[in-house]
Amino acid sequence: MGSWSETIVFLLVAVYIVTSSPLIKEKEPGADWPKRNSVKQPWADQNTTDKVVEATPTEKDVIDDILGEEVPTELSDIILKAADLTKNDVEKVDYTGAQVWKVATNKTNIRVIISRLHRRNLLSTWGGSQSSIDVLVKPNALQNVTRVFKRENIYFDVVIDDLQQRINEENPPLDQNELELQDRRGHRMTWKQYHRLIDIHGFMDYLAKTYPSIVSVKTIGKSFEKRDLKVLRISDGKPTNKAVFIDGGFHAREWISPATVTFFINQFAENFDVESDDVKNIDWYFLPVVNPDGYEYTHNVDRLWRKNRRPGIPGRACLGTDLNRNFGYRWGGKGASNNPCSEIYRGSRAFSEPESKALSDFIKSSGANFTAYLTYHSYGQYILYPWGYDNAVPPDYQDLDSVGKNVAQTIQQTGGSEYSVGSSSGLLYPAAGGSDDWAKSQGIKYTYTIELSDTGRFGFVLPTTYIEPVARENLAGLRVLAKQVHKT
Ligand code: 0X9
Ligand code: ZN
Repeated sequence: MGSWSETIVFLLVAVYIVTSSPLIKEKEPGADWPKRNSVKQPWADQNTTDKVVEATPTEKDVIDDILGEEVPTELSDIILKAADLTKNDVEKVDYTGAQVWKVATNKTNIRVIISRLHRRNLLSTWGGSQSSIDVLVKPNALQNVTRVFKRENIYFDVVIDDLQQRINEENPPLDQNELELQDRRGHRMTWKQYHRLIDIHGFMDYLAKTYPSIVSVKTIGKSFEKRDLKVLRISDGKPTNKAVFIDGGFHAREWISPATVTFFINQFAENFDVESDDVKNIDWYFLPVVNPDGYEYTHNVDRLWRKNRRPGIPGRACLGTDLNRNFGYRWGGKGASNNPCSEIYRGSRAFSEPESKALSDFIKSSGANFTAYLTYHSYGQYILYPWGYDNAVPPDYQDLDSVGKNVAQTIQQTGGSEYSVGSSSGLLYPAAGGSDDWAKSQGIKYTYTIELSDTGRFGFVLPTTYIEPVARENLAGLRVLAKQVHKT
């Protein structure tokens, strides 16, 4: 072989090795613990091969369409430049100068205008209520979106004026005391920081090893990028026990969710002997990170990623399926998109994704007597019951409503946060393919989606000081649910 072809073969092999190695080397928990504090700080150097590519509008009439009239070429050029967010580099997504606005939706056409701006990639939607919607406005689009809103007399408040700054401040390193404690504990999980997947999984394995008579861990499947989907069970093994399934981390960027679910796990596992009978008479199943690939991606590359990381159509730039649109009850209905570039992409068919498939297969086949299914999301402070697919409620919705209201009341009495209770479609918006609807369709009576804090001040980027208060008040709410399950 000539030296050129040898060099090319060598380069191809080297590129293959580099690009096929996982972003994070995960070790078997318990064996050789990696150096402490694996929480990657937002400002840490990134080394990743992922690309961030967004669709780019190219036509002047796109802008005319948004503004509903012919606009001068000069202005449309500015807007097109703002929308040209294509990034071929491998850096962490930078939100410097991006803002989050709370937009009043008191007029009928506002949601239409927002969705047009969204389609043109000038903003994206975060959360909202019946009276307002939170939008992320990209820095180069600020002027033009302001112009559109002013022209249309749309009222808005700037809630976050530099999103990257909030991201940088969200998850600071642990102090020296905490680091020392971490070293002594046998696991690295705390509720003072948002932890990487390896810490969460290490914590689960630690509990199984430490309390083998009540705690066990099972890998129920693998994510698309081959990360474990780990379920932790807490049970005293009584055959009469009812069962409750709790998950978190469906949506990658909703970091408060895995933090809260692991807080519950810690409380029940570490204090099982002194727990209430309600808690002890239930078999608890926890899957704290349904979407581990997305979760790691939010730590490594894009803090605001929502979906999983499975490629859509081969060769196309957009990837990721919204796992909460991929479940098989009324799949593909309202509020779910067939466009792989959409944040609410439903996937190619029901249960097309390994994560949703593994979760549903486990619930169907575990043999546990599931009486409640709780799925923790953020944000907005809502306790939502089915149906989500459309404006309808199940026959026993009054039971769901009254238990939900008791949970909300206890949360408020414990920590002060106000949660609104109602059906998903009625209180938020219709969205088909959610795990809650599917769980209800399987006959699990007390099925809820709980949207944790806050109501929009920080949104997804909730500072770590909120973890303990949010988790604590929700633990009190969970106890109310446990009492109900026990009675049922
Ligand atoms: O849209 C969702 O998937 C959930 N909200 S979030 O902001 N966390 O994304 C709400 C899901 C409610 N349930 C159904 N629509 N089935
Ligand atoms: Zn969510």
